[in-house]
Amino acid sequence: MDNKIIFALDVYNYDTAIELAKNVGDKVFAIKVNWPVILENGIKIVRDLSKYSSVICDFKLADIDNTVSLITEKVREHGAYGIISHSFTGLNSLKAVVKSAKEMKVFSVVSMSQESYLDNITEELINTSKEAGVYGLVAPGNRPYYLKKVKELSGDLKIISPGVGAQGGNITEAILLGADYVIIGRSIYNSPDPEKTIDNYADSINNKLNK
Ligand code: NUP
Repeated sequence: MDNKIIFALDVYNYDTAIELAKNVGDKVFAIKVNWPVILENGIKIVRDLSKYSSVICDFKLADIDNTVSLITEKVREHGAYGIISHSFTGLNSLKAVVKSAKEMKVFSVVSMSQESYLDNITEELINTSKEAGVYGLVAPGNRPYYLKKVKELSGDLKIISPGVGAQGGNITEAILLGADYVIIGRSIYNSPDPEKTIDNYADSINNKLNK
């Protein structure tokens, strides 16, 4: 079974971030960084983290085409594997992200792990994402109704799902409902032994899926 966990590294401190990446990098599919680590350390940390794992920048882009292109180019320049964009900004903006990303993977948010206005337009967001040519979708691992709906409409697109652990979602349920990868942050980096916690998550998937 290939690795199903994307580790959400939402910490501020450089040394803590690097230490965590060193310890768990080879146990996860990717490390996802969000504004907390970037605001404290700058985009250059993406290159440093990439020594230990592929890095996905969760910047949830939501702006006009020119601005999202400028941001995407900068992220690509620093060696990220992927970038997360919003899709509610429409086709032009999302197409601009995909174009600037080149070989970098683009994931677009079509439903969130908390209730949001996106719930009213999830199907349209999936259609826009497909038309723009994204690689994958972000859909909630803790809201089965929405994850199922996204899976039904997603076609060949990969699904990455936050909401497991601290937000109440269950890893095996999320995978059985269609998540290709689950995004997990706090319940790993706040645990006394992050490596062991990841191993336990991996075991629970293997036990359930091999039955
Ligand atoms: O809908 C979303 N929900 C969500 O939690 C979209 C996201 N990208 N995330 C991110 O996933 C969130 O910003 C955080 O980085 C991670 C979940 O972390 P945790 O709740 O497991 O700590």
